[in-house]
Amino acid sequence: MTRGLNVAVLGATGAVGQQIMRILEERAFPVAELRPLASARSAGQVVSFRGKGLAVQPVSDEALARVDLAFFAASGEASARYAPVVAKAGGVVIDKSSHYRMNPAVPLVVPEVNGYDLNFHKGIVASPNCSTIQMVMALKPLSQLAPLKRVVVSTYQAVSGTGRDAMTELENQTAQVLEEEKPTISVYPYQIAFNALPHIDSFDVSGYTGEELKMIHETRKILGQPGLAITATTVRIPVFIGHSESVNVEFGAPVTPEQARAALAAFPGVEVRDDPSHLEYPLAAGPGGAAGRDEVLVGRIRRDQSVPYGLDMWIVADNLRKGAATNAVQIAETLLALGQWSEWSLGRAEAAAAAAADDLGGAANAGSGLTGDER
Ligand code: 2RA
Repeated sequence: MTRGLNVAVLGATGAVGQQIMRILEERAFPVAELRPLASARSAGQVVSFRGKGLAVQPVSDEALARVDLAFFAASGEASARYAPVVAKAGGVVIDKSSHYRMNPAVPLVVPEVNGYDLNFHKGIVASPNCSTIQMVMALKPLSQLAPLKRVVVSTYQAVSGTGRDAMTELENQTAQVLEEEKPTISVYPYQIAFNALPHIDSFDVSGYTGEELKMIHETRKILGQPGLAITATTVRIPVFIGHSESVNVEFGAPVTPEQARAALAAFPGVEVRDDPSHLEYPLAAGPGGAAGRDEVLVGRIRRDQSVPYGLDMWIVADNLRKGAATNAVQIAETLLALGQWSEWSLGRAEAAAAAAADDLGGAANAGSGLTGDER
């Protein structure tokens, strides 16, 4: 039994890094020491964890020494450079960048969907793209009803997926447009306020964007269906938090909307919001909206009348929580439950000494009248 891990968060000043720290707190993840790391540019800033201010250190090999678990929420280049440092020293990296996602030696995991893939990691685990995570959360239970034949997805993605600067840009542009001023454009190629940009990540020679290709390839890997027919169009819209997706699924056998609702409702982490007669359907913002929640919301489930066996649906999730930080922390929780740190982290010399002392203390306290809560 481990008492607490030395945890690093790389990208600690970013939107996802900050959210990871909040979720570690919320879920009472056993952190012994938290080390916030960032690029030299952001180093020196102070972040809060469990009520204390912690100075962000510049990332380096030394800063990652003796880390049991590292969450990487920075660039792909940073992951390529530093993830092997942690893995070689016996720690585990949970990587939010896209760098390792399609590496066959690296599991790409949404715990509810393919947590079993964590049995085969070699010190680096990738967490998928936010728009992929929420879609596979719905596709998995549906795939257990009938084989998936083809998936067509169109996304409506929030600006927080780009980061803090994009959120500020949307805020500023909205005010500027309302004041009839010329909007200042810096993060996106065009004005995002009051607009929809069919462009997320860079364009590939195929005409798809990087975001669309991520959705296609990551979905196939996570579901273990390399031949799945799937296409995607990804669009940025002026919403702060919460990605929405229109998903059309064609099956190899009949699936009724009722069967789909029951399977989705029974799947951990999914909530069905589907009662159009009472105007109930998933939303990103507002009371009951996905923003600030961990559940993936699914609704507008209906038969696609253009094919023999098809369904249409609307899927919404908080892109910073289940789409990023929550999924990463759930991966860590699953590794912990699988016994990842039970032996070797306590095998470190100083931890072994502390454990021995703790064990003695535990035995001595056995009849001390402490309540269960205090223990
Ligand atoms: C986005 N999917 O929303 C990206 C973030 N990883 O831009």
